[in-house]
Amino acid sequence: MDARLEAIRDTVLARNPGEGEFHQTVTEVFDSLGPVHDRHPEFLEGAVLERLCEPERQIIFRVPWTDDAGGFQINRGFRVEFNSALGPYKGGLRFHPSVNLGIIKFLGFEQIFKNALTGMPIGGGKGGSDFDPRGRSDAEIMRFCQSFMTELYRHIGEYTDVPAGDIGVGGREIGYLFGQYKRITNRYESGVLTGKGISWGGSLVRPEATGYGTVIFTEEMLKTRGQSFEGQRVVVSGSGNVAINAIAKAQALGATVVACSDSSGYIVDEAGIDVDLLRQIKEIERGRLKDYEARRSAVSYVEGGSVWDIDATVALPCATQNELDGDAAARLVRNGLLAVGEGANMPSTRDAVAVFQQAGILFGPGKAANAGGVATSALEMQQNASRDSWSFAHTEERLTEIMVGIHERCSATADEYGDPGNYVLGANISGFVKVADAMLAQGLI
Ligand code: NDP
Ligand code: 2IT
Repeated sequence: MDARLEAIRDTVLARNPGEGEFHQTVTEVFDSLGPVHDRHPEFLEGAVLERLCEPERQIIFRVPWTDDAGGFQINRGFRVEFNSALGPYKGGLRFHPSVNLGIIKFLGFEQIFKNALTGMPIGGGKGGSDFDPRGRSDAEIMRFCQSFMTELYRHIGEYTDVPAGDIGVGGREIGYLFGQYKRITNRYESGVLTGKGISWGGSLVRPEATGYGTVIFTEEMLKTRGQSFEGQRVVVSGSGNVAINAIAKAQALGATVVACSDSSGYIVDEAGIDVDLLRQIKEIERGRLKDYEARRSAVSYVEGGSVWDIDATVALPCATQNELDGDAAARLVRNGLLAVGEGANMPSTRDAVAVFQQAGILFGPGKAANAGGVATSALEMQQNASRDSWSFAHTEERLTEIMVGIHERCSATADEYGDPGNYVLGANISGFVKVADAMLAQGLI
């Protein structure tokens, strides 16, 4: 790392002890930015990096609610409003027992650059709770969401901060959150949340957008080597919103997705995953992946273990951070891997990224490859602002244009900075320069 940046990075790490995931993303981004500071001394003079690493606002609050047995439950809620240089804070809410401030800050920091890359007018933020939705009834989820919004509502708004979904937060939760916001404020403010239902202000394609976008970005990478998804053998991790839609799109483009996972285990279906069955089990029944095995022939379910033990030519990690380590990466590379498209945020460890890059594997980092979700959220905001709703075909076309544009921008920036094909460098520099210019233009705030 450039020595000037390393000193700033060390201060950031020391000021934010114990936030491992935040340290990891700051280090990764700083690693890319040395050459930018040679060309743009004004960024150092303007303390852009020091400002960028300090969230504009961090909100931590108590979320009390009652479970179905009448017991009192207390969770912790977070919203980190990281950077508003390009627009209102924008980013998802994650409900998962592992959530803590360091995880929300890593996600919020990534979101700043991702949102800049989309070309849409959105700043970066993230939030969530250590609430565990697993095994909770609909009524419990609703009471939790209502309590969460009873605090959050005062901090958000269509021009201020616009949350959406992430792990553990999908259409159901956004519905309960929106209902409570409307009730407290007495305003039908569609643009305050994205990922809404289609009949009440949501956008077509938003549910599919992250997974579809990841595949579109990966297809663009494959094209640079004269390849496509046609005939590829694909392994996907996770079986949630991003994973399911990535599987659907990869198979629509002619690939065979042979495996996917949840946090308990993984399935191998050599004939190609039956997406309708997967949706039925995971989205409608809210069941476990294990249930898939009994309902389709020639499928094996492996309890525990790693889905990365299955050979693939294309790997799409779509579950969570640091789920693919250096050993898994090396094994995939030895067995014929061509490309990795990150549907999740920071799913590959630093070691894994190094292995992929040294082996010349096409590697699309999350902040570029999974930006289709938030980009389509911005399209939802556009539709809300104009009180319009677009067709599926039109919205998908916009998503495709955006993903192709992000690929081009990352690729052109990597070329410009002398490291062709390095999408990590391209994404970090391209996102950073846009935000840094806007921050300087807006003065010391
Ligand atoms: P979902 O909650 O719909 O699905 C998450 C999936 O990942 C589930 O299969 C879950 O398994 C698995 N998973 C979650 N945590 C872990 C863990 N600690 N270990 C192993 N498996 C785990 O979330 P999404 O699909 O929305 O999100 C997946 C990833 O994509 C996240 O990194 C998210 O930040 C990122 N992302 C999401 C976007 C969106 O629009 N939703 C946009 C851009 C990125 P189980 O059911 O067993 O918990
Ligand atoms: O990580 C992400 O980009 C998301 N969870 C989606 C955020 C959004 O505002 O749609």
